[in-house]
Amino acid sequence: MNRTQFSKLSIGVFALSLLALTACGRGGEEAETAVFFKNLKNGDTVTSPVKVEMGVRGMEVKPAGEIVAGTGHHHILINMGAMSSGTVIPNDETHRHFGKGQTETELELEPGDYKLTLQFANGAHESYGEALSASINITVQ
Ligand SMILES: [Cu+2]
Repeated sequence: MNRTQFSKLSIGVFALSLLALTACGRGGEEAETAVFFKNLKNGDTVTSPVKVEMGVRGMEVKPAGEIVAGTGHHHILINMGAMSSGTVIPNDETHRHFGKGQTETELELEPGDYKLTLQFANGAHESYGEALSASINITVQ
């Protein structure tokens, strides 16, 4: 986590986040925070609608709105990789937001090969970057 990211996280924080401070101090936040597909793995063949269960470790899921350190919501990016840290995630067919704090969804996808990226972002939809993303390739029959 660099200084810019840290100051962004600090905006809107009402109390100090011991978690973030600890992670910065140890430089070990990658191991302690992560997102993951709970029910899908790389190489899976599935049928539409594709149920996706979204998991996160070391962060709290919170509906979009205000920026609070240590919290955010899930996004699924279709046929692209992680978005760099601080980038505002667009809202369109290939950038799905789960701003109500949802942790599962069903995607309607035409048959074909897809790359799905799970991307965690803060309350203002600013990406937490690659460290809080996970990508898999799946085939929809
Ligand atoms: Cu969002």
